Amino acid sequence: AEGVNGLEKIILREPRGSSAEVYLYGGHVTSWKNEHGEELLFLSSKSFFKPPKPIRGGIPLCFPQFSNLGPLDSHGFARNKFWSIDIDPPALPTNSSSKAYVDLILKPSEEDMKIWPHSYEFRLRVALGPGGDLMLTSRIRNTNSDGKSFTFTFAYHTYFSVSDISEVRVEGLETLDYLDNLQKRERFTEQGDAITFEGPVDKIYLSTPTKIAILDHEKKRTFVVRKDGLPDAVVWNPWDKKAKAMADFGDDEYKYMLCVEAAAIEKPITLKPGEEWRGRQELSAVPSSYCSGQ
Ligand code: TA6
Repeated sequence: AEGVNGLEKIILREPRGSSAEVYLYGGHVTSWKNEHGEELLFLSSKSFFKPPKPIRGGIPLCFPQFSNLGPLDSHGFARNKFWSIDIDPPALPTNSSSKAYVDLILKPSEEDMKIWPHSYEFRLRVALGPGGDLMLTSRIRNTNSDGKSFTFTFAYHTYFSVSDISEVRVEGLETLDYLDNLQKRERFTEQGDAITFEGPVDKIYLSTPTKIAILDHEKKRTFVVRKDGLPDAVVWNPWDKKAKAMADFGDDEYKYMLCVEAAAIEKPITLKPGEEWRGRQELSAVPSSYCSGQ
């Protein structure tokens, strides 16, 4: 592990010696490489690595507020915090034989309680599966002693690395309703075939299936997102204008990334003291052959 501005970098490696590995800074996954050592996540070459500024890429954790759906800063504060290694996590029924995993925990400081007056335990397990799959499990428990419930929205803001956004298709969101952040977050219904990209997209798809596929034509590779406890999915590409306006994002980097974010947004989650919520996403990258336009 090595530090960047005091942030310890944690590295997970597949025990059987493949080149699959995952890098984390605190609770933020910044790199996921497959067994050939190919990078599968997008990380901007202009990203900050200085808390409290968020890292531009990898898998930012949006908690306790997605985007500007509340009084907090965009996407809440979990992604900007210092996490600790959780040395004694409650058992998690892992359904995989993954040996390469780390447990992290985030609890609010006195300072934090001024911004969001609740106490919680946010446990994150990041695991690298035998085939190089990346699994993230979030467990959020209300530990308020004042009897108060709290309500939150959540997303794994995953930035996938793609070879050319204009040759990417997303399958699994056809015909679903979505809220369009580029049209006053009004509700629309998606068309009947796979989603392709010719301009800025910022949509919150509602009640989505557990499996979503992102097909990269040039790389002949499909990312598969499997999720549990996360009914919604956000699809975002800033495109050229917004890319230019972001200090921590290269002008043309929108061509090489797509965010598909397993999320719980439409129906915020409310926990009573002692209750725990679990949200899980499993990412895999499989060879695929598809002819774009079919
Ligand atoms: O997930 C999509 C989104 O909410 C977009 O509206 C855009 O704001 C993006 O997140 C990035 O947000 P950030 O606060 O990381 O710049």
